[in-house]
Amino acid sequence: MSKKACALFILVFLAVVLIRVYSISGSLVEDSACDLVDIWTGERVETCIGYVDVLFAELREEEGYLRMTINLSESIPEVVGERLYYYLLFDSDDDSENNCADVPFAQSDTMYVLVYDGAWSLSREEYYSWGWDSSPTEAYFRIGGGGRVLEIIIPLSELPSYNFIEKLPWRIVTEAEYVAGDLAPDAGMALMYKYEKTAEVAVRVPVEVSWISIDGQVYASEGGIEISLPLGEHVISVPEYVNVSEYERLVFVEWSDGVKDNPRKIYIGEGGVELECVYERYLRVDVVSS
Ligand SMILES: [Ca+2]
Ligand SMILES: [Ca+2]
Repeated sequence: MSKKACALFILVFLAVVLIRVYSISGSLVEDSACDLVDIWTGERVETCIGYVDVLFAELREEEGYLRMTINLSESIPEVVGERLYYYLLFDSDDDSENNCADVPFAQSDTMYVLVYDGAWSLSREEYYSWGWDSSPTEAYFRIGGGGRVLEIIIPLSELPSYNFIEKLPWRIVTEAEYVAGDLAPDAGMALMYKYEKTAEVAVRVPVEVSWISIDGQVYASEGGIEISLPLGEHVISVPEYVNVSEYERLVFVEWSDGVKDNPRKIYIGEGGVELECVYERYLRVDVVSS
């Protein structure tokens, strides 16, 4: 493969990877280490049991599934004396009317419970006016990362209101029975927005510059481009130089905000971004000696 073909292949590959990453929604909660509580009273406990101490939890939508990943501060031992509970709570219809009102399951109407009681099991419960009741589930779980990472994978078909809501409230509650547990987030519910927020991005370049690359995807340019991108960090690049003619060359100098890197990183917030690319024009001077 020629160098050019190889570079093009890498650009297309990166574009596909990035489009895939950005087209899927997700929600992340970081939680302090050793912040355990009595989950039934909310009172702080001094005991630190690493295998119920959540450090990081992420809910992510994948094709037809929700994937919950929970990182604990210590591995779950092979044999544990007490029963362990890892609850994933949802307000599945984003409607508070039908939610449980009691701590620690307040603000939820559906839960998946991973229990260790000598063996592991996963069950699903729904909240009714008379209380929690179990219902069948096709969800499954994995314990990886040497016992520090729990994954719960839930078919979206088990959340019938999912297609009609804009955001899904969720929370993790853990407990080593009668000893201590953790809440993530510490208060209230985390929100997973189903649609990524985007903002307008305008990049201006001299008309002679024919392309602009964003996150590896190459866009044809006629004086610039305007596109809509997901909020967050992106990488933009433009040609280092453009030969306008045999005698004239444009050479990249900097971006309008003073950044001289090319490629450069840029953070896109809700207000969007406008950027101009500054090039310098060089003329070839032929010195003819007589
Ligand atoms: Ca924690
Ligand atoms: Ca609800």
